[in-house]
Amino acid sequence: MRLCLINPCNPLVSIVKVKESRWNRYRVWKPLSLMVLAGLTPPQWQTSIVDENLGVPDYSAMPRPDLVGITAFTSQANRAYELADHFRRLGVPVVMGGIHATMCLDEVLEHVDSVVTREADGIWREVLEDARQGRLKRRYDGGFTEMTDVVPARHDLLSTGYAFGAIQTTRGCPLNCSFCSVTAFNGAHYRQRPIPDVVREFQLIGERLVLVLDDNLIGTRPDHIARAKDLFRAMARANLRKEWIAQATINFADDEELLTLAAKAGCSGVFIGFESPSPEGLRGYGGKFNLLKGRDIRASVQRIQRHNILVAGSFIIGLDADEPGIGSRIAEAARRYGVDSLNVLFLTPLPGTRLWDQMKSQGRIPLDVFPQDWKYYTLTYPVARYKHLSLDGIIREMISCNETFYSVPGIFRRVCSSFWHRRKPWINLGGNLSYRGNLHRAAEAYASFKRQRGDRPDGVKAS
Ligand code: B12
Ligand code: SF4
Repeated sequence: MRLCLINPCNPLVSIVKVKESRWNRYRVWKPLSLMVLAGLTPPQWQTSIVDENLGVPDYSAMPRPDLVGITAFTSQANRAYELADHFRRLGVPVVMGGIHATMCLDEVLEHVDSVVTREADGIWREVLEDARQGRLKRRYDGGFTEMTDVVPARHDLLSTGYAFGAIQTTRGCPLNCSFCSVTAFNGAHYRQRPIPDVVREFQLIGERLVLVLDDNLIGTRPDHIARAKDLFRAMARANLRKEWIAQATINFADDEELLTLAAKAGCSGVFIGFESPSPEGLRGYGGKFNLLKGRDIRASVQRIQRHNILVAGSFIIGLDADEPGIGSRIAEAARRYGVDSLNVLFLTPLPGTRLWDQMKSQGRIPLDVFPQDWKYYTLTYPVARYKHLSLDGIIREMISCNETFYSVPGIFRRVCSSFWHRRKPWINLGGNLSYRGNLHRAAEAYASFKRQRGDRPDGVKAS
């Protein structure tokens, strides 16, 4: 029995075409979901993974699979349906799972034979057995997995073409920010994999650089932090010789022992969502508001950097509090905080989030010709109507933010500082230049987006 697992590409996402430049290897992430499914698949199945981000293969030249499994974030849904239609025309059954299939079940059921909602770890073998016997059900629900049941991913199946390996050590998040799908999808309960399992899986990863995909590696409570420390101690003891990057909240900065242990375990960078430079903006979406309120963010960032750990800061543009000038305010805040790189995304209503419900009920989602419009739900296009910003206005703010932060003097200052403090200056330089290189591509992408969206309603008038 042949199983083909596919991660569809979205041509609007610039990480495609790894072969064009070797630097693109640093921009493409492995689809861990499919590697986990492969790890759960019994050996009588011959399993292959196609990541279309590395290039779209000639499917007709490949051996005909007996089952196709497709994963998709919302932004990949269009392409996922094209692939499903293609294989179903050939009589190959298609199963789809992942975040989009869970949040838009009815839409997905129109395109595939079977849908697996939520986490598939506990149910995938049953799906395969049903497929083998030709009696696939229309819907399976995996619920939330016991973390002791998470098996190691098949890292051997995608062993070339990427600069980073990938691993996940926790699932779930209690903070439930209004724009984020994680609490709705993985639940509010923060679940942790047993430490020995994580260490053993790290040892299976071929790459020296690893992305830890957890939404928040350190959690929110003292016992979560204690577990993170134990994990870092175990990683250091195992002498993994890996450098890794993770996502965490700013609370990462509050515990010197945690930072020391993380650095010893190989942490070289941390991605932190600051979301808004203003208290009004922060208050609007809940979640991390309390973590950032009244904090000296610059001092927190510096405490992390002192451990030779780079800090990437992320912000959202288009919150209801955001008025003209927000672009330069974000760039200025990021400069003041002293982050090594900045990533700004448009506020985007993703299906299944509180923000989606709110914007939908207020008639603020003009890009709603689905599934075609899903391709713009990459957080790099302004798909909604923003309270105080027109379409042109919000695009201008985004451009001005990135041009200010990634100006030549700005990059020079940051890179000099990282040379001076010996904080991974080459990585810092490479990261900053890569963002700067994207500036003109982004301007072209906005122009084409505006042409294609036509005259659908623009921003909400200021009240
Ligand atoms: C790693 C990651 C990325 C990586 C992508 C890696 C990849 N797959 O190629 C990068 C950084 C590139 C990325 C980009 C984006 N991401 Co992202 N990302 C994540 C993150 C943090 C982890 C995903 C992961 O690998 N988890 C580990 C695996 C094991 O879990 P899993 O994917 O859920 O898979 C399980 C189940 O879903 C299911 N399953 C999944 N697929 C399938 C398929 C089949 C057949 C079956 C049966 C089951 C199944 O089984 C798996 C095992 O239980 C999630 C947050 C999260 N916690 O999910 C956000 C998340 C998925 N990303 C999100 C978003 C919005 C994006 C972007 C659009 C915007 C952005 N800049 O962040 C882009 C879009 C990229 C694109 N190609 O279009 C949203 C998606 C919401 C949505 N409705 O689409 C999430 C949920 C975060 C959020 N804040 O809400 N992302
Ligand atoms: S803290 Fe991060 S993962 Fe948790 S809900 Fe907020 S944005 Fe999502």
